Amino acid sequence: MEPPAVLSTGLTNTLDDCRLVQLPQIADPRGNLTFVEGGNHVPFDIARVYYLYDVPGGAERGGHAHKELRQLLIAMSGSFDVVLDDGREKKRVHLNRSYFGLEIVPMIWRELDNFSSGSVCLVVASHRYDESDYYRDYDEFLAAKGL
Ligand code: T46
Repeated sequence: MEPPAVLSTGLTNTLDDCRLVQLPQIADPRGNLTFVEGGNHVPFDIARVYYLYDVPGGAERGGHAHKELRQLLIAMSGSFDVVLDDGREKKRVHLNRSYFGLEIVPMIWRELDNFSSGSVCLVVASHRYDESDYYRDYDEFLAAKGL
């Protein structure tokens, strides 16, 4: 009999599992075009797209982790920073190009800050919105990771 499949819970995900993805650029004198395909540029089917805009100076977003959700964050306009935290290490990533996305895997705490004026953060996500997928308490997040 086959052994039971090991479910990937993401509990052991680290910063090394998050990556910068260079997206295609179709250069054109009329303006450039970039696209994101589910299962190609991101390793999931795209279930949701949302965007952050009109972010006031000094504002911070995020401050949580997701249990299952995978996302790609793109600075569609302007720039911002994403601080990734796997419970052991932190890394600050500056996003300022509309043809680069930051893929964030489950069970990584993220905070967004340093938004430039007029910036827009586009997010493509693997699941629809579900509040029960969030860890919004940092200590609960650490405990879930066994840290
Ligand atoms: C992340 C950053 C970049 C919805 O109703 N539907 C949605 O799809 C989303 C994303 C949010 N909401 C509601 C839930 C809350 O009442 O909007 C409110 C703010 O949501 P949240 O705390 O998730 O917003 P951010 O900007 O702090 O975080 C979001 C993502 O959750 C997060 O994974 O990486 O954007």
